[in-house]
Amino acid sequence: MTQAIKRPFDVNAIRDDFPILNQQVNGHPLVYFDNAATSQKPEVVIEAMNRYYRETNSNVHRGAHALSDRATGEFEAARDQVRKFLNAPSREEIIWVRGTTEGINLVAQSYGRSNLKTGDEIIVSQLEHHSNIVPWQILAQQTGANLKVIPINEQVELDMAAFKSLLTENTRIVAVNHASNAMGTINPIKEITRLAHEAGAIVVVDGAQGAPHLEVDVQDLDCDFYAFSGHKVFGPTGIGALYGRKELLDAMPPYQSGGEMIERVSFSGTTFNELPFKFEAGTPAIAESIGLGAALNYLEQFDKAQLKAHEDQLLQTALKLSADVVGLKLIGKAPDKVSVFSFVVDGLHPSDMGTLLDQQGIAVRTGHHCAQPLMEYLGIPGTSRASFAFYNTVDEVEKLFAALQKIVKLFR
Ligand code: 7TS
Repeated sequence: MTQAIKRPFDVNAIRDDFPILNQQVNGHPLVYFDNAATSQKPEVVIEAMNRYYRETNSNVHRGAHALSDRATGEFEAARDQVRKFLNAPSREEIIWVRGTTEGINLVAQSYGRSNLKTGDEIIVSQLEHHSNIVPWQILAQQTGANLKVIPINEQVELDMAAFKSLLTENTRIVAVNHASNAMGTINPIKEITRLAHEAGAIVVVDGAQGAPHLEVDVQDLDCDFYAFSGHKVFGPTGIGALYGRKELLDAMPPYQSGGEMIERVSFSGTTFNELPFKFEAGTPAIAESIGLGAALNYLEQFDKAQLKAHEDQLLQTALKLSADVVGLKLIGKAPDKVSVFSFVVDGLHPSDMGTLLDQQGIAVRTGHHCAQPLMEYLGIPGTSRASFAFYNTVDEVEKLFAALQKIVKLFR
């Protein structure tokens, strides 16, 4: 297959695509390092959504008129973009959801409730976001299944030997993230799916942090479900997608019910629409799906490996400069990470650190990052987290560390 020619990586040209980046915050040029929480949107995404509302707005799949046909076409073309982005075998396997959280809840409540029984086992890891813990806890309570947890090592990587010993003939579901939001650790999903499948379990991947940074190929990963959020891949909020293996989706009951997911309703019984519509009750997030399609189309111009190499350079710069900050401790030392720099500084609470950095125009996230079991395990209340995107620059990372040096001196 011939590769399309990719846009050369030029961080300054890329920054011009993101209008929000060009502003002052608290008297300083904005340095946006909260990309793991939500990333910024290129003009083409904003414009695609505006154009939809200006020119096309109409409900999908139902109107016998031109606008509705056009809206349906754009909406379904966005689904094709997602299929391509994940390299899923077919478009029927792409379900629109509000985001990663809803995708995981859909699997837990539809697949989980219809397949699990008392004594079955669900495995998650110590490294999960609450969105990949609580839906499984609730499912365990509903079905009588047991929840088991893969421990981590000192570098904050999954303990794969322990994972192997947790797998039993009762394991039904293994749910892990592709990359950790709190620490950046990239997890060995291919190895996890191989071992889980050998044990007869399915694998659900929380792709919230994998999709923005890593090549995602659900066929290569061989996972059974993969969920991600549009707003973390430079698209809008309120939209995301769930990939599911067709034979599993086919056998699963609907998650929610109502318009769109119905084939025929009568009071003697109702039949459901075919995939993927069986899982899409009610009017979907049409403008948002189109916005996400535009974001994935934008990303496609680039060689993802080049974006990752730039982000790695930002992380390496941070690691190097952090060695000179007195009292700074990096949390999470996995060699294989997405561009997340999580740290604590002696004598300074993370929330104070967040405020002090914000005063200098630098946006980071502080706290437990919705990973309280991980923080509890590490014995810390939280961290400060700078998470980089490909539009960030080495100069911005240097600004962060100049600010940190000032703050540390102030408190010494
Ligand atoms: N899983 C992971 C690994 C995440 O990082 C997040 C969001 C979610 C699930 C939930 O995604 P949602 O789009 O459904 O909300 N992570 C973060 C974060 O790190 N800071 O704010 C949100």
